Amino acid sequence: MTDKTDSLTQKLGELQEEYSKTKYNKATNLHLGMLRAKIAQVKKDIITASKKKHGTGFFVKKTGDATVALVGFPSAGKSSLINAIANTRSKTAQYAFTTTSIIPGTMLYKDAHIQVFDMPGLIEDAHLGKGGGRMVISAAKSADLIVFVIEIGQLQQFEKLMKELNALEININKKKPYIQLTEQNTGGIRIEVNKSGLPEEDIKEILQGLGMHNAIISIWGKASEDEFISLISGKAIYMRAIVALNKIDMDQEYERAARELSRKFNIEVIPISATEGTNLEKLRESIYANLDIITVYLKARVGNDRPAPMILGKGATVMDAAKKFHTQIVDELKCAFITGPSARFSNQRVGAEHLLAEGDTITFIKNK
Ligand SMILES: Nc1nc2c(ncn2[C@@H]2O[C@H](COP(=O)(O)OP(=O)(O)OP(=O)(O)O)[C@@H](O)[C@H]2O)c(=O)[nH]1
Ligand SMILES: [Mg+2]
Repeated sequence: MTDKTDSLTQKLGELQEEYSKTKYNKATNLHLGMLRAKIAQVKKDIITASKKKHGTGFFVKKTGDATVALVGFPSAGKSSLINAIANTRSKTAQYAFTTTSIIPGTMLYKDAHIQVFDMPGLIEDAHLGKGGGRMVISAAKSADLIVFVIEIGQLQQFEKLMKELNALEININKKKPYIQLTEQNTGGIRIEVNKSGLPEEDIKEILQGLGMHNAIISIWGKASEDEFISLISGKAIYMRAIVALNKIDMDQEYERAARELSRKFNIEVIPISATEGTNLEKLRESIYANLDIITVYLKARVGNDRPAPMILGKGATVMDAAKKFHTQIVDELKCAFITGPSARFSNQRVGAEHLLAEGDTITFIKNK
């Protein structure tokens, strides 16, 4: 029996060859659009087939207040980094592929328990399943933040990693374009709003290529052709990421390299040395800041107990804190007293809709 992934990969090659050989003109325009949609579909089929072949992959239980995945090429220093910032020991070595499964650890920052995943190294064509790459990436997808570990002197690795993630429809530090699509029975394709930057003709061709002939569509945001296809098929994923530029002890020019990377890819870059312990506090701070969480403290109305920390999402209100504290309090909550950054003065009395901020201390007041 022939391997399904192999036959699909062959089909992909044929389609891509046909695409590159077809000259663009008015007459071939529609055909090219169809080919693009077909190419996107075969890419998806390859991914589905390799998923079946390799099973569901790593399963790691998520714990704590948020999850961070360390992603990088072999030997970039991911394991050395997790050992330095979290309470775990992951094996490190000079040779590549030292880590072969996902090693979880916990990083305590302020009062937040942040779960960190050390991952096996990724290589080129990881998205097609090479080196177990698809499984690693699918585990990384479940994280709240990706920390790319890039070694100084290997800056080109970053672009390669982005390619691998893009091939799996993962968009990094990008705002998700909002799309409204309503399929109709008749009337053809009508484009009401188009802020995508794609020509209307291309949008129509892609929709037709995906079998949609009657629809009303509005797109409120920039999108490339591939991104548009993956959004329409509901597969696009949007993730936040930062870069830990590692091994800066080996290169005095690291600041220039960090600036270059940051500017070129519009991403926050923190130069570190995992083994020397340089800048690790800065990295921890940046991880916390990029997780969109806040720490608040709950203080009982009476007694002198130390206020208990609680982790919430940015934008959380007094009511959100009450819900997380105890479902019972929700019906009984009358107001709260707040001291801290969101309060205008100490013990300010606020309602359930009051927006909380990092470092607030809250005392719930119940209806008697
Ligand atoms: N000089 C220097 N060496 C480092 C640094 N961080 C890691 N290394 C070395 O780089 C090698 C690889 O480190 P690991 O932490 O095992 O790399 P990894 O990314 O986990 O590698 P895989 O598990 O194979 O993907 C080891 O010899 C480390 O001692 C650093 O900041 N400076
Ligand atoms: Mg490792």
